[in-house]
Amino acid sequence: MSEKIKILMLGDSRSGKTCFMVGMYTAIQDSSTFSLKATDPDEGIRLTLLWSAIVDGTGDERWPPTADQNTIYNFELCYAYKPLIDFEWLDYRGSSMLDLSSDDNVRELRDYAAESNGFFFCISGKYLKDPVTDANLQKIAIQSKANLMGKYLQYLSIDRRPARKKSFPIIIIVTQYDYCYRREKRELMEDVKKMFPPLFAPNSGWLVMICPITLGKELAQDKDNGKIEPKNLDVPVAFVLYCILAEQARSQQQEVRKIEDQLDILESSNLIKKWINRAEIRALDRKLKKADIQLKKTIQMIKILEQDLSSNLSSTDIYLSGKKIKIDLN
Ligand SMILES: Nc1nc2c(ncn2[C@@H]2O[C@H](COP(=O)(O)OP(=O)(O)OP(=O)(O)O)[C@@H](O)[C@H]2O)c(=O)[nH]1
Ligand SMILES: [Mg+2]
Repeated sequence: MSEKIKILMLGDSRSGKTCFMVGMYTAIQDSSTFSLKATDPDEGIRLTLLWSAIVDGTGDERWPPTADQNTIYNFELCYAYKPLIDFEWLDYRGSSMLDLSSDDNVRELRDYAAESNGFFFCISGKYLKDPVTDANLQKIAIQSKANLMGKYLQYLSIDRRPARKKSFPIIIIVTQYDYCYRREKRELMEDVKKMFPPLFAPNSGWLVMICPITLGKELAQDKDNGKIEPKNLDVPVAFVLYCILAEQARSQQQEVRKIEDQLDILESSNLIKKWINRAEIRALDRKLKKADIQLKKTIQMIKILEQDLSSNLSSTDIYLSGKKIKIDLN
């Protein structure tokens, strides 16, 4: 893969970002064909230890410490233990979203936002226990920092922004969804939409998935001893990688077509011209083969991700420019 995929995860302090990432690392590991590998083995061990503490621990010992700095994690998504896609992920120190813009942390975050291929916005379910109304919307948007997160999209570099036939994936992750078990899912999804109106504006081009996740349904009642039964932890990463690869496949397909057209023109000329251009024809032939191999590889990765996603999309909603859509997985 030519360029490393970058994912930026934003969310208030204590919204569950680190727990989600640690859980996802093991959740994907546990599924039958996929696994995640931390590029740095020590990092992998640290994540596994953090997860063991969450599963086996009790009380305060159980949970990872709050972040005192931004951390970039490097992962490889593997299929049958073979590396497929490299990606990195910025776990952002939630509390620094309110830092002054001159702060180094904020500058780092903006630079990362500019180069990102997908955003995760984490909103804790504890803010969505009750319906969002005109009267409480502002308060909830401020408390959950939803009002600040969307702003980072304006730093996205121009070539990454959505355009005609090009989308940019954003996953709004409702973390700690166990707080909302009593709520009707449809109503909850509508409430989440109210918190990010620009992402659902017509013709905006944003591709948005709303995905509820939890580490366990007992945790809302009992954080210290509640059972760990993770739900949906692998969906956000599978979806964002699927979208990025689908985009790559589209541009690789265009490249293949472009080379084919150039070859067609040269090969349909008369014999003398063909002879004169023989070196160029050979070079284009080689370029076409290379582009074709790359496209086939991308399509193969997409198919693998489809298998993982197809059984999990039912608990999520996906919107393009504010319209609910179904992703065609076949
Ligand atoms: N009810 C419930 N609580 C959770 C869940 N996941 C995490 N928590 C709790 O939320 C706390 C904060 O989670 P973290 O993952 O550390 O939060 P964070 O967003 O990384 O916070 P910062 O590092 O401060 O930005 C944990 O210590 C747990 O007590 C969940 O699925 N349900
Ligand atoms: Mg954290």
